[in-house]
Amino acid sequence: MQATVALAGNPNSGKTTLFNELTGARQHVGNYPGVTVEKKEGTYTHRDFLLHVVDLPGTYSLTAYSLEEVVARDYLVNEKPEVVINIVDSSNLERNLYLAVQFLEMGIPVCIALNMIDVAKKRGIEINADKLSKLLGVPVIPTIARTGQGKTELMESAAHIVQARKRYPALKISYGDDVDRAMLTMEEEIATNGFLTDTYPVRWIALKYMEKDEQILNLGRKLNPELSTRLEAMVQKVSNHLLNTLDTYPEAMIADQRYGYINSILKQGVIYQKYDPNRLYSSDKIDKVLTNRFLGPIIMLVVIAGLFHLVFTYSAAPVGWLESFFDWLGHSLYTILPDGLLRSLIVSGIIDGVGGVLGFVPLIMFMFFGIAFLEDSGYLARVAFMLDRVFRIFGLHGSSVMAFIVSGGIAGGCAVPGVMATRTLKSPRERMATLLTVPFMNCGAKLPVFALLIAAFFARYEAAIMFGITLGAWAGALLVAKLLRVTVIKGASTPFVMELPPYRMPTFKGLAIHTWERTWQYVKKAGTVILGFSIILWAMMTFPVLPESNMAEFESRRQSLLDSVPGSVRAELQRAGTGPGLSGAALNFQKQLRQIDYAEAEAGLRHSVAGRIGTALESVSHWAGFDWRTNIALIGGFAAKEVMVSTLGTAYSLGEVDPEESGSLSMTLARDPGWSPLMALGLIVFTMFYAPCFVSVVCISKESGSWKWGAFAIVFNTLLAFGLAVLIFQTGSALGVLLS
Ligand code: BGO
Repeated sequence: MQATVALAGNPNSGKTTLFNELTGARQHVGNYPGVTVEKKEGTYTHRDFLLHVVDLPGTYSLTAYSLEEVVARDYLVNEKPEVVINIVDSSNLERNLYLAVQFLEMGIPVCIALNMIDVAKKRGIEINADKLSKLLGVPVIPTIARTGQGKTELMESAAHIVQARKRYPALKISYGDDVDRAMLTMEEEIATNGFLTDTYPVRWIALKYMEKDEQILNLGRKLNPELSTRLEAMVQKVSNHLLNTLDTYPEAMIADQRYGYINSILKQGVIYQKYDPNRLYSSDKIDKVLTNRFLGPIIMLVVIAGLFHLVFTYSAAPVGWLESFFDWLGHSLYTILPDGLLRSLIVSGIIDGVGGVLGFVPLIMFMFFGIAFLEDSGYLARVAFMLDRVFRIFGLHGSSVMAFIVSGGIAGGCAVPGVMATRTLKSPRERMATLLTVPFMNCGAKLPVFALLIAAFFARYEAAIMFGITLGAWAGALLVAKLLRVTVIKGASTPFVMELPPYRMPTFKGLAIHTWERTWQYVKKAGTVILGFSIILWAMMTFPVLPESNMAEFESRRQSLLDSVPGSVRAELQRAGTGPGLSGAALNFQKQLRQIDYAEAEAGLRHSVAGRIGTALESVSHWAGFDWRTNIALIGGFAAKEVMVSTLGTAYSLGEVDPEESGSLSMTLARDPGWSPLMALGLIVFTMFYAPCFVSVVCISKESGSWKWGAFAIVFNTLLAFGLAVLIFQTGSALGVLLS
């Protein structure tokens, strides 16, 4: 016999531990269809019973507030597993039973694993499992997932539910007189119209309308707009009434009544707790210091600064090794391969593009390791908790802060892991607002661009400008988040209770797994998306190649230069090559030859697709003071922001410029009559805010589930950045400041 068992429970209830204990190595990890939520499956054999075990995402409830909740709920509704094992943390029983009650409300066959009874015992909590089982009407089996205790009884119980094919009537809780009465009317309407009833139980649909569950509302509006409007009007009526009479909302009322139901069960001799007011669990003691109103924020700053210090210190060497490796690879291939397009594609297109991104892998790995430590230890939840109040003003959530920091909120960082870090945000609107604003942070790739422009135009105010850039990025991100939250992603904040899990000492194995999983995703991207885009950009900057006639012109200039060189200099060059100790005349010759090469490169660039786009854009970009060369650099910056430096180098006839050694380029820019401090300031601001690099765009699209948001980030950010740059340039020009 075969059956499907779904494991469900709050995060940290021991679900993964139990899943591993049950399935051992017989696991398969994938994703739920269409979303980035991980799906683990495995098998467990109980006597002649083959149980297919599916691990549902950890959730606190079955509303549609978070992606995990929607995924879990959809799975239960669509796949209809024969039984759900609900793992509850016995040391936090009241909170955990909230989910159990919702399963019962859906009429799903449930078997409860009363997990972590060892922890509960240590805390002086005793639970009468038999009594709880009787009151809830479902099996309740005490377990210790860590040791496997209770596992067999639990599965026996689950198998029994399947074999008995018992029907579970949906649990009916009273949600208070007003809500109850309205629900009865709504249920009648729903039943007579057969509204969504082939998928969900009647009362549950009414309940979801009462809770203003967006997923069900949207479904209902599509299926039967007229009835849906009627149901919504009924809910609105109760809502107004509750607000007037009890100063509350249906959703809050329903939650209160569910907790009330749980409380009443627990008070019937189910739970007994030795009460000792002087005893605080160690987590509470630590919290007294770490989340203290005054000490907490200071400790937080020290911890974050410490994390960055360690990450940057320890990753510097491996980043250097990888960069040297890719440099070496590029140079070797350059010498081995014959001159031509293939060499250019492999060296400039592929190695430079992909290598530039892979070079960051050690940094990213260290960063993920540090963040996994903060997360697993339980401290990250405290950081989010402390910042929640400030962030809520801007329509964000306390948990958004880590995504901002990872993206470069302090200095350096990368929007790609930042975008991924938004996964920890449970509330969809806040998550979307965070997702779209993390690219405003100053990632490591923008720093060489700022360094170049500051060195060229603001060398005396370096520290102040860098500080201003950092503050500006935060201010921009928070204000734009607020703007988005009152326009395109408007809607009330999700009433999301932030759980403060107990502090734990992370295990190295756990940290290593977390770090590896996240790093691997990054590496995979470099191997696929980045490779493709690098090739496209290379092609845009290479094709169409200069016509034969133009090339011949440069060739003839080279030839006539060669012809003009005195025989003695030619002999000297043949002898010494490019080595040191060349005479002034020989050096001068080499310089002139390089200038011809650069002029040819510049002409080629201007002739290319990218060059033509840059030139065409001048008609608009001149409002911000940007010429065609700056425009190409900005197009290149879409691949990766540091590409701006090398592109400016090529465009300003300097050939390949290493972002790290941009001294000479900054002097060229400072001397160029087309540039001014004002324009540089506008360019700095433009670089801060314009379209995220394409990898970030890909990540934003994937994480938001739609390419539309990726496109939005490109268009909105670029318009915003351009508006700011024009404002700076035009105001400055009108006032006559920073012009030289
Ligand atoms: C760590 N008893 C005890 N004492 N602990 C348990 C039990 C139990 O019955 N069941 C699970 N745990 P997950 P979700 C950890 O990870 O399965 C522990 O989110 C640690 N981690 O071992 O991950 C379990 O899948 C560092 O503990 O939960 C795990 O539901 C130090 O509860 C934690 C000590 O279990 C959560 C423990 C970095």
